[in-house]
Amino acid sequence: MPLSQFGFSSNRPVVMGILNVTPDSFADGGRFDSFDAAFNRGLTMLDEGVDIIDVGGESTRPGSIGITQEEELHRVLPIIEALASKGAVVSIDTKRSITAKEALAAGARIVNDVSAGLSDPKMLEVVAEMACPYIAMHTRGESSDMQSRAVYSDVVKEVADELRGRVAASLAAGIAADNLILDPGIGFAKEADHNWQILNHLETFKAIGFPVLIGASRKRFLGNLVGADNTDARESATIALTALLANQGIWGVRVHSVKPHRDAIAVARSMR
Ligand code: PMM
Repeated sequence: MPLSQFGFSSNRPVVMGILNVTPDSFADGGRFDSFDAAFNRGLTMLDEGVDIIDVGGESTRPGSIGITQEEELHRVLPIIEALASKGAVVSIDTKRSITAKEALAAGARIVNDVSAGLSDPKMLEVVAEMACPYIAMHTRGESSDMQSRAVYSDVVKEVADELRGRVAASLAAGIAADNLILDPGIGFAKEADHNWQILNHLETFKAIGFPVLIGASRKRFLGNLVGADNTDARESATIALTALLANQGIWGVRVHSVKPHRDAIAVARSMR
């Protein structure tokens, strides 16, 4: 289904709730690694007004090591099926075309790829075939080596140029322009200063001509900023950021908690 037919509100950014079905997720302490816990978390997100539930089975945190294809499918498919049957719009957070395809067959409707098609040469083709929305996120290298590649002379220009390259590859593979969403990849092959520069120049990314998604939730640069580096501190910093992003014309935010971010967006939109 094309993005335009999902019925997302055009009056506020879409809230994409993170559901990492991984034992080692850094931001939720891996609490949602069992089916029941993940399913219940998904239902709570739905109650709280989430627009999209982003299900991921493989940690992409800096330095993390990948899991097998089989393990990824084993983690994500049951939860996708269960949440889709409850009416959730589910996105699959994966770099693998096989996982994307199986997840879509299980009821997911959007593909979220932190490598924008660079990890798996078949990804763009599969997404084109499935004719679903595709989130293409900027990174460099793999999770294991990306921080060593966080070297830029002009991060805003270089990330935008590299995203433009991924747009060209996506369109060439047959993905419809109105199914593309771009994400500058906060924290992926970026140091704190790079993240802030990107967040300060969202116009440059919007000007590429596609909806822009921002995933800053509970990332390390926020914890470092507010001093106390724990989940609560990172969460309050993320809520503040969401409020600041809500009036910047971005398409969506990818966040761990739903209600606080829906509330922050409501406040910011009313102030406007
Ligand atoms: N960040 C993570 C995972 N997937 N997807 C998109 N589109 N954008 C992001 O910023 C992003 C992502 C890593 O964070 P997590 O481990 O908290 O999910």
